[in-house]
Amino acid sequence: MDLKSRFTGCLIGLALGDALGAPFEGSPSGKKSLQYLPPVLHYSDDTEMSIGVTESLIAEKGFNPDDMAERFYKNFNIRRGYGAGTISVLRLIKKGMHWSEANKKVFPQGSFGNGAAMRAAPIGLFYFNDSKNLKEVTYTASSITHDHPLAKEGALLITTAVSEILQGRTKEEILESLLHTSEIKEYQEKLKTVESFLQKDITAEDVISALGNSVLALESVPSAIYAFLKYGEDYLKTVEFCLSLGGDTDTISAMAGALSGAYVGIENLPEEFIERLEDKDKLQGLSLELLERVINP
Ligand code: R7I
Ligand code: MG
Repeated sequence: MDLKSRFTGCLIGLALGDALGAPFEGSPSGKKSLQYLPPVLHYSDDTEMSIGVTESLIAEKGFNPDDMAERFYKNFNIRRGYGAGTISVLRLIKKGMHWSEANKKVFPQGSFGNGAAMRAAPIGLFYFNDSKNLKEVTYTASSITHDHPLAKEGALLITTAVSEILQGRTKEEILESLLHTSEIKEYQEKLKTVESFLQKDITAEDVISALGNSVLALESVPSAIYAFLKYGEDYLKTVEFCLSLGGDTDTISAMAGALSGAYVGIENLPEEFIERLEDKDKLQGLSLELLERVINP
């Protein structure tokens, strides 16, 4: 599969997962119907911040945390449903405080919400062939708003998965690589649970109680990874499973949707929903510009 298809599939897959999940955020577990969604599918903070990440990598021809931080607050639209901590951190940065200080003002050890992991996929795209920079850039880009090791590690699992997918790895190889990525015990244990779940018949309830469905990175990234590894070759099935978890549906399906989208490519995403996705042309354009920067640095 060509890189164009994977880059576009990843970013559109993220935004569509976010937009399909947003109406069900905070819902209880159980199957959701996609029949009665509004004509235009609006995305939330997950996609707005991923746009900031992508625009910054393009404009700066690589990673510049100060530029990325500035884009985060310039793009910021309160109606997109940002986490409370992130809203405060972005306001402090806008007022002139450096991000490396602002990121510890709300939670003294930095936030361990999933707000860094939800926007990390474009970093995985940009550095897919550059494992030396992938980790460091993922950590620092996360730190801008989420300085806690659990938030940064969640983001690293997403960028690692994206880079593995872009290199054409199988799902088995991707899981193997993820099992070796994290040095944090809590993530290692959850990924081992993911591995064992893939061998059995597992319900949404099992996933919720063992892996989680909350706004915390540790309680959402492993669930998104499970959804991708279980259903990833079918984008809509992946997203529908994430929605069935309830809780932080938009972010879990944004993360799993980015992975599935990169895995199957844009041609295999559901056209009837993409047509209704807000800013689909802008997102497609950004993914192609990002690829251009990777090919012609
Ligand atoms: O992580 P964040 O940007 O939120 C992302 C989620 C996604 O679902 C978005 O779509 C949006 O809906 O929200 O926002 P943060 O405020 O940094 O973290 C989310 C929440 O996690 C916080 O509001 C806290 O409730 C909790 N949290 C913490 N609680 C105690 N101590 C995060 N870090 C801490 C902490 O250090
Ligand atoms: Mg959201």
